[in-house]
Amino acid sequence: MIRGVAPTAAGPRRVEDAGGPGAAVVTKTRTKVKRPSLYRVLILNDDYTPMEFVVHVLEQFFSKDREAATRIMMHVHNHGAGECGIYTYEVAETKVTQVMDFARKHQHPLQCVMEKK
Ligand code: TYC
Repeated sequence: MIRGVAPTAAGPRRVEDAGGPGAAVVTKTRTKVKRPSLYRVLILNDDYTPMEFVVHVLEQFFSKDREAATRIMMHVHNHGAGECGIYTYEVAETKVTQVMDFARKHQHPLQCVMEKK
């Protein structure tokens, strides 16, 4: 993977009395940057949620086109679970809540979960 160059903070610092009269010490601190942890959002199979509803969920909440949504739905139907997308924690949590609320509103038992990658 190509990584960017991390930004640096704080320019040169002069410490006037560090090496005797007239001497200077120049230090440079590197700002610590961490890439966020990623979370996989999954939907789980059940016997009752209509296939068309699951396709709609994948289109609506995970921006899949009809073909990708249908492929993922059939994968879940045949294998028990499938990946809808990979997100940072807060985005993944929001997706799970949106899907669970939407399924509950329509009285379907569809389950949506997240797991750390
Ligand atoms: N198994 C369901 C049915 O036969 C369809 C389904 C697919 C349900 C994916 C949930 O996440 C799911 N109606």
